[in-house]
Amino acid sequence: MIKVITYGTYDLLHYGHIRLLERAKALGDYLIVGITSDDFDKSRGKINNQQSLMERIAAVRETGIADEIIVEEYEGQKIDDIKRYGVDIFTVGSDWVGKFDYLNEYCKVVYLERTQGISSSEIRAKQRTLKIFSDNKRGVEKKFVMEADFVNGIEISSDEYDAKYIVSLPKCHYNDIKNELSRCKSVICESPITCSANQTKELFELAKNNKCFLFDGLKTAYSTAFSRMLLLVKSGVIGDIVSVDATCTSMADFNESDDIGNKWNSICAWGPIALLPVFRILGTNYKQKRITTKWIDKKEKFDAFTKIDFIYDNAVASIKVAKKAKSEGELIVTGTKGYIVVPAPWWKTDYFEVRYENPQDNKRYFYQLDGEGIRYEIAAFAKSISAMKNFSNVPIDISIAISKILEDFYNGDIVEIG
Ligand code: C2G
Repeated sequence: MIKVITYGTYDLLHYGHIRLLERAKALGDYLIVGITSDDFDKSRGKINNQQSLMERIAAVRETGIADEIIVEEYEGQKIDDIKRYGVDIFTVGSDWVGKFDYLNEYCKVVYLERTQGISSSEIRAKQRTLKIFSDNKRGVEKKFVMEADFVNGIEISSDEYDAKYIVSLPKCHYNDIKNELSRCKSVICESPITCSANQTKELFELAKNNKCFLFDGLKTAYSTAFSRMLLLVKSGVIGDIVSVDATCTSMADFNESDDIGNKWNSICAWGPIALLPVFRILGTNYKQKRITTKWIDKKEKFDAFTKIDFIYDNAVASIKVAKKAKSEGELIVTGTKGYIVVPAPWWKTDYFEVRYENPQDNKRYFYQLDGEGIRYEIAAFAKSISAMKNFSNVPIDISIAISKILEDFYNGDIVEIG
């Protein structure tokens, strides 16, 4: 029996894929098809899959061509599979000519002519193009516009649009977001959504009632390393969590004479990001909190440095944020069996360590992160709108809890230093 193996993403299965599978099967008697996992695709830059791994597997299975379906999850797996399954022939489309010649050491390599005129990305692009408004004036917007280029079916527009990217000052967010949601335009807004828990709650209700989406723009929530770290914490690898400590600082590029009222202060610029791991790991039902702030300009409520301490039933947490102070931008999760270190800049990291008393037990994790996570956030936003299903990685209760912290900060529920 001649065993053939081929691999692919097989997103939005089309006749180009099917022709490949048919010709692959014809090369032998038994065809194994390796479907790439979502993580593996993300790590190799394919972030636009519309279908989940299970949907892609089901579609290939329904063709009845594959005798066996496996999942491709890591670089180099092909060699393992060829040995494990006793494969005689590896085949793939001619768009990969030369890329897999190294497999000749293990089996015969055959490149089959790619079917012209059809591809998953063309199908995606033909689906409704999502026009996102951005007037691309500020630095952070330039990054957003650049990152949007990596997402199929997205067009940045400065006139008519379907959805809006909002990066105005936090004090303007409520009206800016409400204005869009009221016209059934979805919004992705740089966090915080607003500086009031009730206003944020109201806006998510409005989005739901108007059948559109409100995304809390926290790019860290879309980093694979951050998501995997959360899963490890939840799975108990470091025992019960007793403390979460997050630090985010940057030296702001302005001086006191600037119009400070038109700048994002420390608590708004960094608070939402620093609060994300605290609320994702320990929840939003803290028993006590204390906000300690050092002002640059008290009248404008511009903080140079803010520390927030939380007390929960069985744990504590702290965040330190600053735009006019420097510290080590790391995230430490302390557990009863060990701890997790996400090194600086943890909010855009692709790497973390799980550490124990015996260093020999330590484990290190790496997950490719392209573009700080913004392209994955935009892809989730676009997918939500096209599928009319929410793919946001930021739970609404966390957005509301972040707004509550800001509300207390602006209401003066703080301890001042200096
Ligand atoms: N294909 C084809 N004709 C097309 C489109 C795709 O012959 N018009 C072939 C590709 O060459 C590939 C298979 O169909 O052999 C699946 O294509 P994709 O789903 O785009 O996945 P791709 O990432 O190209 O798969 O590591 C190998 C890769 O995973 C190959």
